[in-house]
Amino acid sequence: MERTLIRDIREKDDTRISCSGWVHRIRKLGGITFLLLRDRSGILQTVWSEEPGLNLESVIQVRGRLKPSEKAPGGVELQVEDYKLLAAAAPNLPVAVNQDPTKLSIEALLDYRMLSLRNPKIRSIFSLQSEILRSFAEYLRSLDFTEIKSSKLIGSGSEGGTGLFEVDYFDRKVFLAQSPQLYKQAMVAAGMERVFEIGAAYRAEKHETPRHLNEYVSLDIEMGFIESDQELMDLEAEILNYIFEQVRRKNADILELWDSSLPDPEAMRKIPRISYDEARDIISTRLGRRIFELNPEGERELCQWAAENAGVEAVFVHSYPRKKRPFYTYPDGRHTMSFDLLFRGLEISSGSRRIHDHDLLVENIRRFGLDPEEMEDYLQVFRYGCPPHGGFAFGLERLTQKILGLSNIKEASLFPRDRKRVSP
Ligand code: AMO
Repeated sequence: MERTLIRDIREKDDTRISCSGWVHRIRKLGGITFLLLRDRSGILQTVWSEEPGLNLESVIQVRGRLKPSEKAPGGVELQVEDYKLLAAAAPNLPVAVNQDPTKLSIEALLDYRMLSLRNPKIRSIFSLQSEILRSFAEYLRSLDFTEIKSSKLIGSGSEGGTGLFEVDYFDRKVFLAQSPQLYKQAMVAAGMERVFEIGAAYRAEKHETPRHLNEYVSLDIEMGFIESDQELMDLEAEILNYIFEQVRRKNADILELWDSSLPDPEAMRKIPRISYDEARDIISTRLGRRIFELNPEGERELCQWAAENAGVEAVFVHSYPRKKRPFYTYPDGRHTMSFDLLFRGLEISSGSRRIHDHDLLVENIRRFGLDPEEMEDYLQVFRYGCPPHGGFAFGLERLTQKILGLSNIKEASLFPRDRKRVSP
């Protein structure tokens, strides 16, 4: 008999079906056993006249007849006629799979990741993440962007010389890529003009915060023939609008499960754009003391300001000072054509117009204390004609974290890497 997915059960009465999945919960009432069966699509109540003696999380196939039931999820239950044990689970799960995961500590969630990921609420984070990835790529393809995959092993830093993980590469040292920055620029100059990449990025940063990972997924965009970073902010707002629209449409159940909501349709078009200096003034006024850096407290304050003044919990901060941005950023006097997007109190993306003039780039590389000779391959991109261009990158986990209101970014990473954790 063919397998029926739980979400595809249409009939309520007397139809014989077969379902397969995991033993989610068992409850005994009088002589009857109620067993909740979980598959990728949902949960079905199954009713057993004889106790099957199964451990939670065992994998089974059951056959039986559907009966309407007011108390069962979906208003239907399966009266089991026979079953097959496909894989027995050991008793005594180290973490409960069938309970509210918000009651578990982040350590328990991560130490027993192979089991905590079975929890439907936790798994739903990654279903929603999958939708972010799909809609991001879909939207960019519709605008004639080409998807690229660049190497994650690099000879010199893509964001400057710090925060690099060293790797033994035969008889020499190389590094894990901090971003695909230099390669995405190279592909614009190679004539693709518009590229995007979804890939892992590595940061050997020692801090342990709810917003940092040592390995994250970067959603990168780069495009040629732009004149200012304003065009990039326009594109970024449209991308987010599309992602939010798709997530709202496809993952309404997940948003409800996490008690979260997305900004109104079109809200991304109303995001205020303020300069770095204006941002510092606004934060200083609101906090009643002069601030000199945009720290996490300031970022939260700024999003609050945007919510009150523009009705959207997001703000673009542009015109960062030169020393605060990487060597490839296009200068604009003492400032740069660069920007960050803060959303719900957190920087979720960063971008800029890039320097496309060879000599200016060499000068800026030196200004940052880096050696142009070590970047000879990269400099070829500009020596032989590169159009004006720019781009930006989102952190996938940060975006997921802010959509669902997760308190720690690690919850938005399948197998997070931090200073202490490289397993599972
Ligand atoms: P930046 O270094 O600001 O810019 O990174 C871009 C975005 O990536 C995410 N991110 C992180 N997420 C989790 N943990 C981290 N340690 C981490 N570091 C960065 C953030 C951040 O906004 N090449 C430029 C982008 C560009 O200009 O195109 C870059 O990498 O969401």
